[in-house]
Amino acid sequence: MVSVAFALALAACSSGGGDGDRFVLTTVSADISSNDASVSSTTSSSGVEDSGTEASEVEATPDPLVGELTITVVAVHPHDSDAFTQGLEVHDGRLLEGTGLYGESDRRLVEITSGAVQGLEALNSGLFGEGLTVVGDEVLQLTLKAGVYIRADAETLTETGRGLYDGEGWGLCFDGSRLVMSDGTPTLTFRDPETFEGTGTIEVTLNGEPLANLNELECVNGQVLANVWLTEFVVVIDPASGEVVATLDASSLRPDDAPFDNSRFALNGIAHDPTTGRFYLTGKRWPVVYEVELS
Ligand SMILES: [Ca+2]
Repeated sequence: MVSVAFALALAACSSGGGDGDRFVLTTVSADISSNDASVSSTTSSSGVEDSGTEASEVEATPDPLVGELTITVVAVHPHDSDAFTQGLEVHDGRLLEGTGLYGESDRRLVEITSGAVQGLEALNSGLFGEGLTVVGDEVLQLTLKAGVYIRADAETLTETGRGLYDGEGWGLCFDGSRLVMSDGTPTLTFRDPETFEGTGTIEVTLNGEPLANLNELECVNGQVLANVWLTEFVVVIDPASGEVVATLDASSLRPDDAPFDNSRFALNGIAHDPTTGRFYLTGKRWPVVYEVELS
């Protein structure tokens, strides 16, 4: 066990001078088990296409998320409480989920309303699954320490190839043209989805200070949402500047037996459905997935 003084209590307070919100971060102590200290992510190809099929109906671009966000729970769906969620994304009306831990990692397609697992491919026991996302008809899935990413068919989940990268893999999302990847540091790396080569990086800051432990990601309408590992907060990042422009306190969603400050039950998993604008939020081994609206 490793004792880590970390985590956050993020509060947004208005800086009255008209120059926007300032987010205040305080530390809280948390005990974590280092071996499953992983986290990760996924994402959805949000922001890419309009759902409408009629040319006459043009969807307005959603407003960016800013400030202190409010959650409205629309529905609560079952979730496999054995799933050590590392990545979550909406894919063709289902949830694509990646799970972690050695010997327990997989990628799966889940019916949203029932939580039924409708397809599953396990990783070999030497790989600790992390974030995943869909690009076209392919899933890309990270691993924590092996430096290996897996390509798989998005319908069958069957592996179609592998590649290598440097460093750890935590979260992954696709913004419609590039991959965004987290690695446990404050740095997000942009990658070419075809080659997986890095095309740039940005340091994420909260009030001008680097913000580490960025975990599962979701690319949404030009912004990047990130779970912050071992906290009950999701941050919204401007990927051009790296600045946190909004925060979401998800503490109201925490199951009684799933403390945020425990790596085994950490809040982790953000999926956006561009057809409804809603989000799905869950955590590692949580018994439920929340369908929510953010404002
Ligand atoms: Ca995601």
